Order: sequence, then C-alpha cells, then structure tokens
Amino acid sequence: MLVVLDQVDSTNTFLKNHFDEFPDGAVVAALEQTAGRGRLGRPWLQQKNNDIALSVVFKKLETGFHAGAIVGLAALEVAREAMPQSELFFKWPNDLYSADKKLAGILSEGIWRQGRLAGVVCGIGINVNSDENALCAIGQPATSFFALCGQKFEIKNLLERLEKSIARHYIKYERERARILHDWRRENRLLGRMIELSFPDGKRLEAQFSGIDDDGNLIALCNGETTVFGCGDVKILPSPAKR
Ligand code: BT5
Repeated sequence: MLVVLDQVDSTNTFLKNHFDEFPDGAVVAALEQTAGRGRLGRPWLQQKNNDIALSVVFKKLETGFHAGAIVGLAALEVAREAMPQSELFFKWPNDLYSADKKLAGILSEGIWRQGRLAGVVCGIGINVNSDENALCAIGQPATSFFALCGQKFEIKNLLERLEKSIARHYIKYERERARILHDWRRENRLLGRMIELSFPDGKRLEAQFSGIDDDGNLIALCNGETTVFGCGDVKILPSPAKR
C-alpha cells in the first residue's frame, strides 16, 4: 500500500499518530514536509516535489534496527538501478552515502505499547532532483541523484519502485532474516577506515571501524581496545595518505 500526500509536517509523525489505521508494511510518502526530522530533533530538508520523503509501518519486527536495514537495502537497490555508475554505501548507523556526501538518511522510531515493541515507523529522506543550490543550503556535505548523474527523475515513479522494493525486502526478512542483516552489514563499507565518533553529550573520539555486531551496534578499535557503540554520529576521516 502506497499513499502519497501533497504536504504533511513529517511522514514519521503522521504514521506514528495513525499507526493503528495502517496495515503492516504500508508506505506513506509526502511531496513536501513542513517539519521533516532527523535524529535528536535535527531538521531534515527536502525540496518540494523534487525529493523523496516516505515512512513505512512495520508491525512484525524483532527489533527496531532491522527496519533501517530493510528500508536502507531497498533504497540502495533503487538508487543503484537509477545510477548504476555511482558508488554508494551505508554509513552507520542510518545514512546512504556517495564518497563523502550524504544522499539519504533514515529515522526509525519504536511504537511502544504496555512496555513492548508494537511496531516501528521507519522514515527515509532521499535527495533526488535537488540541485547544487538546494544541497548547499543543507550546510553539510550532501548529494542527490541529479548531482551524481546529471539526470532528473520522476518522483512518483521512484516512489512506486521503492515501495515494491521495500515490500520485497520485508518478505525476504521474514523468510531469511540472517541474509538481510548480512547484506546490510556488507554494504557498510568502512572496514579499516578511521572515523570520528561524536555523541549527544558533545564527546568525540577517533577510532578505526571494525564492523557491526548482530544487534546493529558499531564495533571500533579505540586506543588499542575493541569497543562497541550503540549510538553516535560517524564522520569518515581521510585515509592516512590524504591526512
Ligand atoms: C537522518 O537524521 O539522517 C534521518 C533523516 C530522516 C528523514 C526522513 S524524511 C521522511 C521521514 N519523515 C521525517 O520527518 N523524517 C524521515 P540525522 O542522522 O540526524 O541527520 C540529520 C542531519 O542531516 C541534519 O542535521 C543536517 O545536517 C543533515 N541534513 C538535513 N537535510 C538533509 C538532506 N536533505 N540531505 C543530506 N543531509 C541533510
């Protein structure tokens, strides 16, 4: 099920407020968001009619981070079909990147009822037709399909492809959970790279990316010790030769 709204505050907020009215796997997209959100209340910018913003209701997930894996892999598939020549990868915990620029971000929010996880609303914003002016206004290194391949795309067509891909990946998740998580981890292509981790309390540290564990946590080597992180922002540092 795909519903496309002309305008909404945030597709995640909308689906959280209407969680019970939508079936498992339903997708709600908006051509314009007036209050798109990232993690920790950060703003998410979307150029009206030009970019993708959608959210998915999941009611049968074992844990919240699996939603990001399903939606992320679907977005990666659609982006690769549209731009086969672009090198795309996931940057933990929730971004789709090309080189050092963010193409898409994911926000997963749990719906809790009587102390148990009743579902997850997982939203993704993807920059599609945003031009350099719109990307510069974001204030962080960002890219779009248009910036990467010089071609504009029909948003409704991409939304339909994405909805189908999400449904396929959700079915695959139910049948072969380990496979989906393996694919998601494989696409996190930062093995061995130096990263800077920053945390909500302002703390920062440099570490070497070593992998992702079964619970979706980041494993990194910091000061010679292997450490596991459940949250934080990752900045990719230049390779040693370039530093
Ligand atoms: C995210 O948060 O990347 C999650 C973004 C999720 C957006 C979708 S759109 C549909 C659904 N409805 C919503 O309201 N949200 C979801 P985070 O990792 O916290 O990154 C946020 C940061 O990314 C901001 O502080 C900006 O620096 C940057 N940013 C904002 N808009 C951007 C854009 N269009 N492209 C690249 N970076 C952006």
